[in-house]
Amino acid sequence: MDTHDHHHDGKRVEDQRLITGHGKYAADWSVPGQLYGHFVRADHAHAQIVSVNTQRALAAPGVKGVYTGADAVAAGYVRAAHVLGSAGKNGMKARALDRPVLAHGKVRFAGEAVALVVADSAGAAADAAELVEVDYRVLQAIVDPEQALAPGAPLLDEAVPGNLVYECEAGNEAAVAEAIKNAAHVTRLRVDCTRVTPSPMEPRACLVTYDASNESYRFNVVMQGVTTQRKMLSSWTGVPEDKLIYETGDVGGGFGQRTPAYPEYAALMIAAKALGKPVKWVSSRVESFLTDNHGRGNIAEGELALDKDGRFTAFRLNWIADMGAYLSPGSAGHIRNTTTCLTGVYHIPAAYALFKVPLTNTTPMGSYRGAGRPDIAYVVERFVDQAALELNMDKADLRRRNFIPVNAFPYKTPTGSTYEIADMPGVLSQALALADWSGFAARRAQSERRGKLRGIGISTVIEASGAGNAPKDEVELTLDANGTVTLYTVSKAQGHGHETTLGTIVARALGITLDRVKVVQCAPGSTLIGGHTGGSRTTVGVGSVSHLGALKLIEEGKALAALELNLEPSQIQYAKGEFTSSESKRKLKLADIAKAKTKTLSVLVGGTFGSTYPNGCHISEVEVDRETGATQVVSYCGVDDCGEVINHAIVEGQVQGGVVQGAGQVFGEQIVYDKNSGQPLTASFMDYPMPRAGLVPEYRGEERATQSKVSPLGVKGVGESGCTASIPSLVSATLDALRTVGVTHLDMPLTPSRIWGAMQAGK
Ligand code: MCN
Repeated sequence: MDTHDHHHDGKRVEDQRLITGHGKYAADWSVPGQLYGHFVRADHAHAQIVSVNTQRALAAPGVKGVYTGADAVAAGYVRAAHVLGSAGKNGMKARALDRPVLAHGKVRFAGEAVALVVADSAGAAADAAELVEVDYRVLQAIVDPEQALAPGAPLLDEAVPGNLVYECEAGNEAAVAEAIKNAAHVTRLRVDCTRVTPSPMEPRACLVTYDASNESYRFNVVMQGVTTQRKMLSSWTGVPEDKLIYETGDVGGGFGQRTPAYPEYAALMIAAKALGKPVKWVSSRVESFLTDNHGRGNIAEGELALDKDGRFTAFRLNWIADMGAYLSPGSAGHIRNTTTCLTGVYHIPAAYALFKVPLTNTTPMGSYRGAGRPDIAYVVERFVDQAALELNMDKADLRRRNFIPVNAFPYKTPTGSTYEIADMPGVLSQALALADWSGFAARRAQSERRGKLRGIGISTVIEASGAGNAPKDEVELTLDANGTVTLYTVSKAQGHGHETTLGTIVARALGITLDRVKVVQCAPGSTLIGGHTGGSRTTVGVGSVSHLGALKLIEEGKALAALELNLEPSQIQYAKGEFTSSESKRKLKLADIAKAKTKTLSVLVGGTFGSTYPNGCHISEVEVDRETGATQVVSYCGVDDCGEVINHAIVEGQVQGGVVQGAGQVFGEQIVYDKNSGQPLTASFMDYPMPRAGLVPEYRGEERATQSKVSPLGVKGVGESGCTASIPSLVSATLDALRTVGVTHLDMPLTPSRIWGAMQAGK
């Protein structure tokens, strides 16, 4: 492409600002006269609130107000949005509980907000919070999702029998039963996809300013795009969306966790309105662990049936998706995205899954990088590995034998998705070569000599990207008199480099340099339609519409140039920022067009693009120390198909970041609750190990694009691919090493103690 801006490929325009400390994050917003909020949080996982006494706190120095569940109920801020909208098994509707934004009557997880203390300094608010007296009648807590579903389990709510808030199914149960009956081999497995917490670097923060003159609220808050959060907050509070104005700067990581409206934001609204003063709250890291939505937390058990030639004939799963104490708005992904890719990259004629969604006395569950995609990929890939082990087949061969053939696309899955295009045999071959798959035996022997068990792991995965809940994506493009093009979006980067990639898309379409394009995300009061940044949808959705917007800008420009030159628009050509015509000697630059218009030229464009399916193969090698069970990733490579790539360095960074995030879950991260009290035992980085840069040394990635027709740019998403592929690949590698000492299955996290224990048992 001759207009391709090579100079900027790789360099992110936002980095100078971000790495020199000039980013403006949620906690950096302040306004004169603001007050500070501090939340009193439940110190029991399950308890009746007998009384809340705020008298002493109210009398404390600097305190301006104390708000409780009674205030939340009085405001009517009680019904959180959730998106488990479709009918479940036998027409079951999700049983949504009321969730007053400050707990009322009962607390259902440790850390739930019970009261909000507002004072003239953060310290005064924190001190006074100690004086709020809450009298609890402690109830038996239930934190294990399987136990929550067992008969006689303590109930979180009388309105939810058996703690079962939702149940749904997908696929054809009878066809699966029939195929399993006739199978030559059936692999049975139970796989645990552990509960983890996304842990973005920037903790939550929110400053709310109430404007009594028009009854509107202004938010400086951490978010992943304005539309989703605004809509959720509106449905929670009943305040119309156009009265909720968002203004934010940079976001220090989101990973799904920063998408929804949280109850704290609505509680701050109550205080800001009552006191007539802006109120600011900045979360501590402990509050993050306790109250930011967790991710994953799925248990799958089932069967994979094969015929005598090693071809998959059926797949059945019983899936338990722990939702925590309340159905949070991000909860649907755990079922929707799982169903979408239930059969992975394989042609499996019959498939069926039954999803049970229990409530437990734990932090509510939400979307975490992949939101069900890594979970189902991990489960499917564990089954395939296990089948290969049981049938003594090469893991790569078994996969190749069962891939959906390239000529079968678009491919309709047994659960009703239509995969657009993938070339799994090609992706696999490229990855096997990159990883030197056939040279593994020699490397294993070498490790053996150093006293290490070495294993090789593989994953071949697919996931949906694009689509989303919004009916379409809209952007606005303006052209001003100095020739600068500004792109307005309602999506929001959290570190993705959208200023670079969306800017590049516009710059390429216009044939101008990137420095002439400005990207403005979530301008205050924006009424553009669109989704938030999530589901790896921004490039497919917002990117595609930005491209169309630039083309429309050219068309409008041609019309204006024609007027200026006294010609017909059809007589005008456009290239590289200039309008020309064979009928005229005059050349008009973009800036001239804006000047001719005497005001800014602006176009609004919308488009709907649907889902497209990134896919890939990741091959890793892991060494296990025989004496200690300690693991080391010694090789990691991946081949990914995300369609056309806008920025190669950003795509590599996205995959690499996802890979390491997946590795964190594989080797250490896990949220653990005390089974009896329901108290979280992992509420700080002292007991919750974040992955370090050295966990996955030297990631080697290659691209292999198949063209998506869903988007005019031919792009597929990539933001979640690394997570989806790395979890199954790294578990596969570790179990391959452990297989040599008699261990056939182990659930995450694959910590040294767990591995050592399994090795002892395997002996
Ligand atoms: N890209 C590209 N060419 C493609 C596809 C993507 O150049 N063919 C670029 C994009 O333009 C964008 C980045 O790669 O700069 C990711 O694009 P995309 O796959 O469209 O995903 P989104 O931008 O919608 O990001 C969402 C995705 C999700 S769902 C999570 S969770 C996640 C992730 O991205 N959270 C992140 N990556 C993250 N990266 C950072 N730094 N921080 C997070 O919180």
